[in-house]
Amino acid sequence: FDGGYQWFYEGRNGWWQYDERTSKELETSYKSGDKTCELLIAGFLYIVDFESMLQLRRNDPSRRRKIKRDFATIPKKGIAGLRTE
Ligand code: V3L
Repeated sequence: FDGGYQWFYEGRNGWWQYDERTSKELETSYKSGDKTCELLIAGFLYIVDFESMLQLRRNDPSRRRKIKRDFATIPKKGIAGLRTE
């Protein structure tokens, strides 16, 4: 992405980077000024709310995670559940 930004979701004690495909969807949606973006992740539909910066499972919104758009270089647990450090 321009400026070296990436998208992250909350893990237990750190941040996971979204996979490449989902990151691109988020970035496109965010840049076009959408309030929300719907994602299909491992067979589940999730809603990302750019106002609250939360990811919620569509059929169970109690399953929520913080998200952030931050520098690609921040410390992270890995990408989409695959550990890198
Ligand atoms: N991308 C990939 N997998 C996801 C995502 C996403 N955006 N959102 C949820 N899941 P929930 P630690 C995460 C997975 O929110 O040890 C991590 O990727 C989620 O995976 O209740 O807590 C790790 O694989 C979880 O397995 O709908 O940091 C794993 O948690 C499942 O969907 C453990 O990470 C249910 O999440």
